[in-house]
Amino acid sequence: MKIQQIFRDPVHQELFERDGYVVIDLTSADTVQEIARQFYNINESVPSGFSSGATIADQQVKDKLFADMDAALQADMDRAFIHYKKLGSTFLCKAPGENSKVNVHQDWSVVDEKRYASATVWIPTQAVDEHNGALRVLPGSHLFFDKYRNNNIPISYRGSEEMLWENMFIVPMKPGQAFILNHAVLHASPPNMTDKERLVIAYGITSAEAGLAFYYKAATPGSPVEKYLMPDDFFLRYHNIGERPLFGDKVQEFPYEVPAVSGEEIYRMIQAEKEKRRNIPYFREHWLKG
Ligand SMILES: O=C(O)CCC(=O)C(=O)O
Repeated sequence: MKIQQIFRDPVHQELFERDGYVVIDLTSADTVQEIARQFYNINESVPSGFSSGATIADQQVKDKLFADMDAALQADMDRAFIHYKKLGSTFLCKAPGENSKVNVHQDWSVVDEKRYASATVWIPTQAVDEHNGALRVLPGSHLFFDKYRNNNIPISYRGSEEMLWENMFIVPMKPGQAFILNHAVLHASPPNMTDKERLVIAYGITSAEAGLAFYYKAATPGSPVEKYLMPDDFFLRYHNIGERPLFGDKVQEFPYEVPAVSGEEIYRMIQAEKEKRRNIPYFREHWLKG
């Protein structure tokens, strides 16, 4: 079954469905640089390592940040997306230093991924590359596994993280561009080894009609997965990340096992994705060289 369209441009939709991500020209450098000022209004100093505004506990601060970002970007978002809804937005900051590396991961599963995509619209406020923390991505990997994803739910690719990192490639970007990544695609980012923080605006989006769910699992081994139906502002309100949500409608609880997929099998999947793109000049140049 095909997932619901969220991009206005059918070419963007096609690339997003094939690769699990697409990079588009979303807005102007001036717009994102203006929004970036807000970061310094709400942070007296730059938090160390990698930090997300999602963990801010003060709801008013988060709501205002989303409202301000959205006022600046609404027209650009509406030009790029169709039949969609926004799930909130915030800043992702990478302070200078080794400890700002983001390891290989997929984002939480929050919609029925057979019918809909949920995605992050990742908008750097400055040029990004391998030195200051651009994204690394594994094209096509959004279709590798079909398990629920959340903190504490075991990952299908455990033991293969290093191979996955090695097989990703980095995507340098200019301010005003947007990297729209399906929450299921494998991605990561290197540490920021420059002396200036890297600041990104991140929106959550999904299809207008998609219902949201959150699959919580306690850290205790053997604990069941608890399914919560969530309101559309769930990303904006959930701040005790990794802990049981304090809101939402718990509708199910069930035992859940995630078998590890072997390194050989994952290697085969990666090679198949590379093979599919062997004749595409962009991937030949950036991913398949060597
Ligand atoms: O901003 C980054 O460097 C990584 C962001 C990321 O991986 C995420 O939001 O899931």
